[in-house]
Amino acid sequence: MKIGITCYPTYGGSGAVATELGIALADRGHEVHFITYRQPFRLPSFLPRIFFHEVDVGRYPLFEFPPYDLALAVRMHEVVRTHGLELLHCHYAIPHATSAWIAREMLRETKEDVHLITTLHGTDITIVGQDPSFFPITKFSIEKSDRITAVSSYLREETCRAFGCEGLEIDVIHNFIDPDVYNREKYPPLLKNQFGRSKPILMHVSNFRAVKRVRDVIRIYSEVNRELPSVLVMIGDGPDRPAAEEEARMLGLEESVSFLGKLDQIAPLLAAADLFLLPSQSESFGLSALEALASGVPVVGTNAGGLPEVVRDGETGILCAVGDVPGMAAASLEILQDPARWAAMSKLAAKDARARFSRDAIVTQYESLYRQSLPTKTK
Ligand code: GMT
Repeated sequence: MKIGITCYPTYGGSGAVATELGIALADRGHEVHFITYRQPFRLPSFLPRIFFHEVDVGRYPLFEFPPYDLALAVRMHEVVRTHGLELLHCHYAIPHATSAWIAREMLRETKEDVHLITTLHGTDITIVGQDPSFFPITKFSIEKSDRITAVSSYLREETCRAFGCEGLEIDVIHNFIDPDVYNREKYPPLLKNQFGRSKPILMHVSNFRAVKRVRDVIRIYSEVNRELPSVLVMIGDGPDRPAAEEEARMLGLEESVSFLGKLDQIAPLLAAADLFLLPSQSESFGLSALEALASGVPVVGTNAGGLPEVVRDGETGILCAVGDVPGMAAASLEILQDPARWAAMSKLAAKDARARFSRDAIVTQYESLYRQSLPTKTK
């Protein structure tokens, strides 16, 4: 198949999933064209059968807000025609699914066509899409897609609840990991040597947006560290990083909390971690939690959204209510202070992640969705 993929190229789960999917599809012999404004952060510079088409928005002085969605539609239209793409797979509804719909309308003017697949990832449904400025266009764009997928059952239900979308079929296709990459046994203990030595390493990875509650990460760690001397490694960057750094300073934790910034390859770092913290306000799936589990790292987090579909509460981690910092601190200590419990959780986490979310099985689900979509499209 010839497939176009549009995603946000920035540090985040939807871009990571879209890029890993494209790489896996190309590995299976498909031709994959990424169409976005920058090379996706997880895309290496060259891979066979993978092409990257940059969207140039232009910079006319009249535009305070350059119309990226229109430039994207034009680029999609052009790439579909030039390379004979059969489908466009948009990750994150806004504005990608809308741009894809415009591109398809333009193609229809010349009796051409393309199939539209939209994967809903999270805040495109739970936050941004429900903002009155975007609600009608989000609903419209979802309804105009030929096939829709959601990354968790929670997100499918939330989409139906918030947008109605009666009669629409939404397939749940979970996020996935490459079990060969997220493998604890595979990496030298570089991080342990630098930070942990004999102390446990707690870790958090995110884009540091408000929804991640990064201050809670620091507060949970502070309570843990008081009873069990340990270190906290914070990976990623975003608007709330200064708040997290300030919290660490206020609590006198500058020495034991390290902010490493955005890093592409986190598997070697996860392999040295003892516990992963994800106290999110909302999380449609929690790809970072899955990557931790696959690396044998138990997760302590919230029971928000789709996280309970990923973390088996009490077995591969412990989930508490949003904002329950004392609860999450107690849960962390419960796991870290009982070596036998930690070992059992770590082992089950890696096993369960492989059994339910391995790359090959999930990519096959996308491939068969594409195949089902192609011959029957009539919209
Ligand atoms: O929705 C976001 O805040 C960003 C989005 C992204 O692009 O990183 O994350 C969402 O998609 C991920 C991949 O499917 C999910 O694992 C995350 O849970 C989801 N984030 C939220 O729901 C907050």
